[in-house]
Amino acid sequence: MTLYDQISNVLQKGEVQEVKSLIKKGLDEGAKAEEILNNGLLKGMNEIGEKWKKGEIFVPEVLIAAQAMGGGMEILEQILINDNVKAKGTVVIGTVKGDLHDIGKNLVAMMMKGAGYKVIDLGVDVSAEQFIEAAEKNQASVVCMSSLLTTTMPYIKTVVDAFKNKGLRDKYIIMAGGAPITEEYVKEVGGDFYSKDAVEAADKLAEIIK
Ligand code: B1M
Repeated sequence: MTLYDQISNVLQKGEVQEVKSLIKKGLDEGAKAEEILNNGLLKGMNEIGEKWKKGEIFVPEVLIAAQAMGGGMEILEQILINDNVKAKGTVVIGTVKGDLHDIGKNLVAMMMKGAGYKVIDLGVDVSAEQFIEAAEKNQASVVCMSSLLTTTMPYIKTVVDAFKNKGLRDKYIIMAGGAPITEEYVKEVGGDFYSKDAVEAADKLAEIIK
């Protein structure tokens, strides 16, 4: 088994320390950070996504794998920046104003990171102004909103309208999701894409920004 396969395997088991020590071993042996990222960490997260789609694993397994991914990235991130390896694109994500649910949003953020995108996570209770400011400041191309409450889902429209009012709507792809949200709703309020879960959100992103 190659070192990359070993990294992919321990990532899927959520073994953070093992992921870190295998990455260090790889770097010591001369492997490039980008190769470790693509062939080890991202491969592992991709397999996690496939297993989730098939119903072979559930939220806790995805969360521990994503934590291991985060542990690995702590080592690789600065090297990748120094090597000038660019993220595929930048996404700003948050749970909309009035809503404090963040488990699903965190999963979406993790899967998007796992797919190679830079993700700016604004947390929960995020206002339209905060979405706009972060999107502009970070030169993002995608804005993702999560809403879990029927009382906060109309805020997705508030955010879309705020982008429109600032003349910025066409600059960004707007995605949304969360338990009460539907494809029809996202279209109705002027967004671009809906995803039912974190894997679909990352897959959709990969289709939009290659
Ligand atoms: Co809340 N809560 N909650 N809650 N809570 C729900 C959502 C609820 C359905 C429970 C119920 O009554 N059956 C209900 C909403 C009812 C409604 O609006 N129709 C509800 C309520 C009412 C409330 C309070 C109002 C309760 C109260 O205080 N009276 C309150 C509101 C607080 C607030 O936000 N202002 C409240 C509070 C809380 C806790 C703080 C206790 C806790 C949140 C902890 C946290 O997130 N850190 C909590 C929880 C845990 C839940 C349930 C049980 C679980 C939500 C969850 O994490 N699911 C939930 C009931 C349920 O859903 N079964 C419930 C797991 C998660 C992985 O799934 O979030 O759906 P989900 O995310 C998925 C997809 O939706 C999608 O991908 C994710 C991963 O696959 N997705 C996106 C999500 N965001 C996306 C964004 C995208 C794409 C896909 O962008 C592109």
